[in-house]
Amino acid sequence: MRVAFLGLGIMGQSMASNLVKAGHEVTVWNRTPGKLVEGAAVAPTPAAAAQGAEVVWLCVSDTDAVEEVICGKDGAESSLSEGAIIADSSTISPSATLKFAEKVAAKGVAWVDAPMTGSKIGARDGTLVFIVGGAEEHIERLKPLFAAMGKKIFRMGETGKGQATKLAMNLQIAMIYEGFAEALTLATKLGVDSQQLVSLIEATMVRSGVVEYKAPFVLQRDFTPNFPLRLMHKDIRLTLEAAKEARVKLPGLQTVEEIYELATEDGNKDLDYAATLTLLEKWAGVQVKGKAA
Ligand code: NA7
Repeated sequence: MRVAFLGLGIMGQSMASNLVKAGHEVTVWNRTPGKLVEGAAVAPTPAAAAQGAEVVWLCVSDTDAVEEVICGKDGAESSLSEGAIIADSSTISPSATLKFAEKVAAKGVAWVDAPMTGSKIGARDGTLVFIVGGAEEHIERLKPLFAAMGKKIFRMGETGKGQATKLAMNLQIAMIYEGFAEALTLATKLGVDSQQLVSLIEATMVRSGVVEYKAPFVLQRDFTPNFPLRLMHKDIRLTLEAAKEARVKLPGLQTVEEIYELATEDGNKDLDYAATLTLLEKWAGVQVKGKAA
């Protein structure tokens, strides 16, 4: 398929590369020039990338970035023609998604929201899990592209439901990790070995995919970003906004948001969100150590 891929960040670059490897005709664009994908053409603007594309796939930071890339000056919208599909893998506001979808629908362009989970490693290995909202027929047309970048698609309903579900998923990731980080901090302060605690977690119902994924990094104090703190913080804020719009109270997440705020003030925003642990450690006057640390 002819695909324009917009946004070559941590996730987008690998995703676009997997599309090329699967034999698709890919044109890429990135706001900051210089990022390349082997085998893909490079366009100077989103509009130029989208010219003649059957699908425009987006993976940019946030709601404002999506608006700019689609509806802004030289945005993709201006060169899309009837029948094209915009697939958005950025994590953004569900209500803004509906607004954007309505806008491009006037030109006969469909919107599929396709945020994903699987982080940097999933993007590299083509094993992402896509959480999708949109019409069945459009998702069906995107299947070869989904297959090139991921291992599973969950259709959650019409346009916007992918983003809504993604927020509900990241809410849990942030809170499960926070529970793990608080447990590690307390246990360390009380003299319990962290590695032993992790082994116990893994053998009991306390285990979780989040802990399984994060524990090896945390025990080696490796906070290089698989999923940067600033992006998890953005998702927490989006979730709180969506909750407010829906008149839902999320008191636990509200507290976690304050921790992200303080961790950002501490200069940790470009580290992995696992680095929120360092704030708890600072307050407790301890440092969590694994065997290898
Ligand atoms: P990164 O690595 O921070 O990459 C973000 C990308 O978004 C990068 O290509 C940025 O371009 C681009 N960006 C950011 N703001 C804009 C604006 N205003 N206009 C155009 N392009 C922009 O994020 P990830 O790849 O890890 O994640 C991307 C999304 O997937 C995000 O929503 C996550 O929550 C999930 P730059 O290179 O800075 O010029």
